Amino acid sequence: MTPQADPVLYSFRRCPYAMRARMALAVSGTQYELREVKLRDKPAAMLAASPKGTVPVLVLADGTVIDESLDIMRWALANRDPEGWLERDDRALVAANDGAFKHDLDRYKYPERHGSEPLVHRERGLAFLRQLDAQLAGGGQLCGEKRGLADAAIMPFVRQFAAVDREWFDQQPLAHLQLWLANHIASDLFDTIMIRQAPWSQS
Ligand SMILES: N[C@@H](CCC(=O)N[C@@H](CS)C(=O)NCC(=O)O)C(=O)O
Repeated sequence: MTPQADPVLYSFRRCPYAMRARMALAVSGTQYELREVKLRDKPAAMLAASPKGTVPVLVLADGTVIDESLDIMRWALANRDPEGWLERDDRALVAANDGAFKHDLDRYKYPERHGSEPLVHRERGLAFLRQLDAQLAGGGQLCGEKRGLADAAIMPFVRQFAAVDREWFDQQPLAHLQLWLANHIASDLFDTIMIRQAPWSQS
């Protein structure tokens, strides 16, 4: 029998959606071929698999395409979930992250792109951060004491929000959130998925 080829992940290192997918793939121990993509010059093979043109895209050995980050997380964890991440999901919170919070993050971070008033969006984003902080006060992670799907799905977006004005973020009374973010960023898992790789090109 010929061995099954590894799935291929089209990814962009700094994309928060791709980060959450890489975290779930890594924690589940899934072997995959990482293809770093230039967003301005997406490979034809990626667009052929998923014409909507967003990363991450996972292409399985049988040709199945999974092109939504949360679906990639759930696929990987359904195969193998050594830390029990699927038990620590919070669909409403993740939806709020991907919806209103992401909307405010973009308009806070890139006001010139959106013609937006950044501080209005920083304030709205702060309301979500307060909600996360209150939830983290319980056990240190979003669904209790151990990291899970909700933490990995949301953390990359909070990281981006915090980095827009680090001094401001550090001054907010969000001690649980600040500690949570610092620990996730310092984790071996995050280190592993943030390894730099040259962009992939079809040869
Ligand atoms: N709903 C998608 C969103 C993915 C997404 O928007 N990724 C961004 C990068 S962070 C992207 O590929 N944008 C297309 C582009 O910039 O051309 C998912 O969860 O996978």
